[in-house]
Amino acid sequence: MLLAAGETMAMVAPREAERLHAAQAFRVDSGGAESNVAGHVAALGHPSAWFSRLGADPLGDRILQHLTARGIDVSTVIRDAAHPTGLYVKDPGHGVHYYRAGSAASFLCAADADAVDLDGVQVLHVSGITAVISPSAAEFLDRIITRAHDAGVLVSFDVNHRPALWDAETAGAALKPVAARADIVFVGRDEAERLWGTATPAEVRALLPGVGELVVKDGAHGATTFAGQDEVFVPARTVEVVEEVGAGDAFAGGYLAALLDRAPIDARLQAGHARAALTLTTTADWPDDPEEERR
Ligand code: KDG
Repeated sequence: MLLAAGETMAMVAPREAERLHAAQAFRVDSGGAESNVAGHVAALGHPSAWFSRLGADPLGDRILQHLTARGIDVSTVIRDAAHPTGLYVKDPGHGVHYYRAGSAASFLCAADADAVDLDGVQVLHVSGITAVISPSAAEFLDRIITRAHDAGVLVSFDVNHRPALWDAETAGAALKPVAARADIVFVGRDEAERLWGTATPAEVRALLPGVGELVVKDGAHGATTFAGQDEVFVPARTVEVVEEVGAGDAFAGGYLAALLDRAPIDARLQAGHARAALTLTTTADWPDDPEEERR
């Protein structure tokens, strides 16, 4: 079983890949890097759960409905009547706008991590977004990683630098030690270059030598896993990209589902690319075609 923890917001996106100021039709979906991963893992047949805080508001209800429909166990999510569910709005091809300061999830704290039930959890998936949304959420991240280690649960960490939330220098300094504590790390090659000045996957490896399974993604080119002395590269699939947000989560979800299946590393990378390809062809963070989702 996989447990993912971190903020999920209501996500508003134009239905077609058009500019936000001009679009006429929108979708209101759920967007959260960690719950996206949980959803992909569930779609690929593994039990998965998501933990965070949501406002006790209709957008929070909507998110719970969406995530439940994706097969994710949301039974431990804390509803906060005093703070709203966060919101983000996509401007396809031009980034995202966040309305998340003071959101319910920014009140995640170390005590929440102490209360999380890790019984039966094989993989804990967290991301660098939690390190920046508030100081108490950063403490939550630190504590839940410690608890997972103590319980023998594998820690999966997606670096997920969000430039709209913090600059590369601050993020780089804060996220490297968190990554170094994880068992599995996902990072983009360009992201690592921005944060740490590394030009190649091998340089990223040199920076994080102790990570058991380091996955460096290089967009349309492919992805490389470093595990012990092994280095495995698998090229990405060729797809017509509509919008990229969410593809990294899909990749991590596919990869982790294959890891839970005990598939070898090249098959984990293949599964990551296959899931990412589905998400790249929609403006949402989630594949459009439910038939496709099952493949
Ligand atoms: O990876 C997709 C996420 O970026 C999106 O769902 C929203 O979690 C999100 C964030 O904080 O950017």
